[in-house]
Amino acid sequence: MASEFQRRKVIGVFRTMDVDGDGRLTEADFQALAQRWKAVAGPVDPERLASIMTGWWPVLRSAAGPDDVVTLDEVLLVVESLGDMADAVSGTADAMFEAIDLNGDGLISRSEYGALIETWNGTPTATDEIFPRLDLDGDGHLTRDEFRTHWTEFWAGDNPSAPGTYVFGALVE
Ligand SMILES: [Ca+2]
Ligand SMILES: [Ca+2]
Ligand SMILES: [Ca+2]
Repeated sequence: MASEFQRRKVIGVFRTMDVDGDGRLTEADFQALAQRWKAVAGPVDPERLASIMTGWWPVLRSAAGPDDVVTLDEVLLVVESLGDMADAVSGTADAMFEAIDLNGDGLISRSEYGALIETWNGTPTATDEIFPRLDLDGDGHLTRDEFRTHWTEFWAGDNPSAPGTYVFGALVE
């Protein structure tokens, strides 16, 4: 079972992914997300990130039952199994990292991170308080390893005090 804390983390992301706001995820939501990302991808091939994001749809749909519509509870079923899908999770983290690294210097700056969260959320989001928590060594940038750690913790972890809890911004109340 996913924990109550994991549910709290995922509920905000679920709302973000539910682009048409009908309370369920469908392939159309994923197509809309992929378009949003394509518009801002950094120096990487924009199709790469879009295809990785779209690639999660069959994984989610496999939990959906026959209706091809994914509810929050069904997303949580997938979250429970992510511990066994470490390669797919870290591969997604790397694709995200490359898309966020707009100037291609191999690091995510505070402003690049802000742009990521706004793109992900589709709306302006405050990130000034969150970034320092994610920047574990305090050098002003996120490395690929820092980002991968946080991303994996968010999706597969269950530790309320881990900085990765905030990788998409503050949790919704
Ligand atoms: Ca939807
Ligand atoms: Ca950069
Ligand atoms: Ca750092």
